[in-house]
Amino acid sequence: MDPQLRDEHRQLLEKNQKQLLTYGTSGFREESKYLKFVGWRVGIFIGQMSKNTTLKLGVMITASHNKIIDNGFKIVPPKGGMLSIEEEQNIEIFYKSEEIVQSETQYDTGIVYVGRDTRPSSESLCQIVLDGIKEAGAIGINLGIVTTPQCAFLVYATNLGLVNQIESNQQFFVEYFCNIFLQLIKNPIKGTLVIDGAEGVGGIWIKYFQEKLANVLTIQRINYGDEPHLLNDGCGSEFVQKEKKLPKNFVYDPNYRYASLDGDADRLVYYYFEQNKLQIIEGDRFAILFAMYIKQQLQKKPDLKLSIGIIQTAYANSASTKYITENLGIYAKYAPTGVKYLHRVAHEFDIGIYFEANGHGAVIYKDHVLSQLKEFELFELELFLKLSNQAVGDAIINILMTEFLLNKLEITIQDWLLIYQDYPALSTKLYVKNKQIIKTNYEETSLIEPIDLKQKVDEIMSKYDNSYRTCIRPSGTENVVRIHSEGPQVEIVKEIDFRINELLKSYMEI
Ligand code: 16G
Ligand code: ZN
Repeated sequence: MDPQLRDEHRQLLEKNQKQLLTYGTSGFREESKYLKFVGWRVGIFIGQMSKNTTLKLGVMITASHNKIIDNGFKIVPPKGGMLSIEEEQNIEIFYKSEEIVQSETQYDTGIVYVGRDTRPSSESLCQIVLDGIKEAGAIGINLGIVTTPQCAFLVYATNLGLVNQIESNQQFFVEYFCNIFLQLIKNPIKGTLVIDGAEGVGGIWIKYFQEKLANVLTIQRINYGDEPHLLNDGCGSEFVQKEKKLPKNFVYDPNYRYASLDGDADRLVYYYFEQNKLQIIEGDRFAILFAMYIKQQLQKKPDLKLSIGIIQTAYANSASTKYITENLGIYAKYAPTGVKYLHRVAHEFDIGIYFEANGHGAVIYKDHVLSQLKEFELFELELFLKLSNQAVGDAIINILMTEFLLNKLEITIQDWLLIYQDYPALSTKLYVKNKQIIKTNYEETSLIEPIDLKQKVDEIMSKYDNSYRTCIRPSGTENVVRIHSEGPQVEIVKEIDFRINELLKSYMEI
């Protein structure tokens, strides 16, 4: 299978003038026709990896919010989270190498769980990955259609011994989290929460939460996957957040709250509609809501010293960073764009809260935290942290955490938006031939190369005071350069954005 698939893959890439694929911001991701050989190699690689550990691993087949014709592979390490940089490099090298099957492994066999989203190409790619795993002499277990965080959680939960048999127990995910949520919620939550499932896998799984939680939380589903060919089309978090538009099938009621998931349910935005205006709650506000509560609880026990940090990207609105540091008194840190970077930095704290503005995020904590909370009798906070999916940021679980907090802190979604006011900001993108010439510092706050371009940007910015800033970075997912400008006055922000765009247009090949 290997040489034949490899040849087909090469020819296809050549014909369409494409390079070999890379393990990018969130795994291998491309138009699905390019992925057969990649899937086979991913299967072999992960199969072998599983034979070097007694723990289980996972692969999720999805392209998240991308178009329906795309697909991708995300590898799930034993504790969830992301592969190390070295493992990412190894898998990329293995995909590109001529090696048929690697030799020596520590054990005779291993176990890999394979989950997939609802894309038409996902089923056949899943079979290819399973074949690759088998070729490596490991056992592949098909989880069927699951969300990305569900797949990661099931891998994590079996390795921790929280559940024995995953094969026919995907529902364990629902039971586990609903059980904790029901312990946290004392009285039914007011109002209705409308959840837009992006016509994807999240919409399907929300149904089970809706049923189990019916006595305490009223959920209405829209775009829940009955039209899978319309995945992410006019709906979902990417559409709502980027286009600033209401999703299809939106039902208006002044008493409703709204949430949109992305195509594999690891991203979330909340919103409401008032006086003909869509008001969106982006990632930074989730970080702040979660942190407010955690801080409030920890303040009850001054002897309990736990470090808390909030991790954002340079593309978060500075008003949120200012609120975090000045009002909440919490340490804020930047990481490069992409969940894997934020997740890693969040691990530096006892309790790390990370969110990207686009709604990827989680609260993760160190092993000792739960027992310390118990010891200090902070039982509610212990349950709240237990509710957060430790394997990876999870839109459905973040909904449960949010609903608990809005209810507990007695704030409406409108109040939530009023906690602080965003600075006027503009995020634009410019299609370019070679985005790679743009290099930034690690935190993506400033441009490093090309040096003459950096000088020109500095020259533009020197005309404005320090309260204005602009960030420029190459996208990890598209052939574009992203520009984010912000500051106190909207007209000036527009002017900065215009001037930076003009500069880039004249400097770069478009
Ligand atoms: C991917 C990342 C997301 C990041 C986005 C940035 C994951 C699971 N997803 O979708 O975190 O915000 O890329 O894309 O890591 P960009 O570089 O094109 O802006
Ligand atoms: Zn996603």
